[in-house]
Amino acid sequence: MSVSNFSKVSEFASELDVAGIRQQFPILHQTVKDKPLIYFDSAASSQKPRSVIDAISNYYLHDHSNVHRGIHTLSERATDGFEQARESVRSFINANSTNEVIFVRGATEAINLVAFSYGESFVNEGDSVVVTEMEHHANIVPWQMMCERRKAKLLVVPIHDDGQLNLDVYKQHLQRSPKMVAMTHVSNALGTVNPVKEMTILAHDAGAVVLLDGAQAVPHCGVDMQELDCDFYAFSAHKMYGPTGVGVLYGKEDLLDRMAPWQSGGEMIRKVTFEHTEYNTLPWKFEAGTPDISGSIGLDYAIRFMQEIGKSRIAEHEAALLAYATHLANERKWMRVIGTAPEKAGVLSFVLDDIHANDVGLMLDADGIAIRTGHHCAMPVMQHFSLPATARISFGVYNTFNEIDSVYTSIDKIHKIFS
Ligand code: C6P
Repeated sequence: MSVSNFSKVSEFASELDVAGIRQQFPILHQTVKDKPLIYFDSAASSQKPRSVIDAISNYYLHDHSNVHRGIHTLSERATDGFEQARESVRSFINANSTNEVIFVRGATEAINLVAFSYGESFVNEGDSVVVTEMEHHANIVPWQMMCERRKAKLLVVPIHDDGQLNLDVYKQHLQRSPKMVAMTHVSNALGTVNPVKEMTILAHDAGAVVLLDGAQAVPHCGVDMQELDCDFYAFSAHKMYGPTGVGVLYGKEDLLDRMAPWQSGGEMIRKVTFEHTEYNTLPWKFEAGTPDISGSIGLDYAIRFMQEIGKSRIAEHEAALLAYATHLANERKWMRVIGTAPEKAGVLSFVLDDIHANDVGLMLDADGIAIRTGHHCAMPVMQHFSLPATARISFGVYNTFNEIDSVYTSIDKIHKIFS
């Protein structure tokens, strides 16, 4: 959604029953430092609706046992809940089959799984892997380590100063026929929404496999694996109203089938002798050990929460919040927005003249306002802008326009004190 559509989207967003949505989030109804809590840190981790909290607690109150192991009733219930969650994810992201939905600890683990397993199986000396300058460390370091192990080369697509990718350099890198392109769908530090569908087509034409880091996309916009046609897609439940400790790796079945397991133990095997082990079929081949059963069930309920509101209505509401917050930032000459791409989602990063971002964060906390400050685990982005840190406001479906007014009242106060 482009920022210039501000008045149009804000009219639409007013139709969303944000007050009703907020009622579903018990944590939001508290004071911090004697002020009503304003939570603008959903990109780090979103808050959880009552339905998710209840689903996890009901599971432990009534249904808990281990999955795929017992023939008793509780084990069957736990297995049903866990596999139902997988089907929920499949339908939410429009994957072809539940075999393509691997439960992992989060986006970080999903990317590590691919970097290790795909890397060991398919990347050789002299090959290259493309990442971008705007990646979260979780989508840099696993590839760096894999390139070191496999003696491959890491190629980086730089960003322009508005936070868009330099697609000319991207195309040049593709001429080297890289084995893998790993890039973020939405930047956590800049908010840029990358043209990943078009970039995936180009990568495939060049013979590369594509991994998209969807950690900051799934909470804000609907994602469709058939439409994106990427080979792998990674995301975390805790940024999309679900619990911590669980996430998803989507992978195309034929690729996952050809990849070696990366962790081993129970659950990922079919038959073990001391001479030889036969691996389990997908998706369990990549799920060694007891999984996060309650977390997966919590994710199922987070998906139901998002579906009840509607993915497009969530996106429209957040686009309106972002447009409004950007409009107010642009009115302040002493405030600089970092990341001004035309297509953005979820976050507004900024710096104030002569004030360290951490001071901004501390002073906002004194007003009960939670934002994140620092490098946002995206140090190359900070290096690009020669900044030690930015302050970042990030949005969830429960945020309001009044909260944005309050944050700017506080920001104005901070500016006054420091100037
Ligand atoms: N970004 C932020 O405040 P995990 O920690 O595995 O759930 O997600 C890692 C991750 C991967 N990719 C992107 C684009 C991300 O934004 C994140 C997490 C948080 O921006 C915490 S550093």
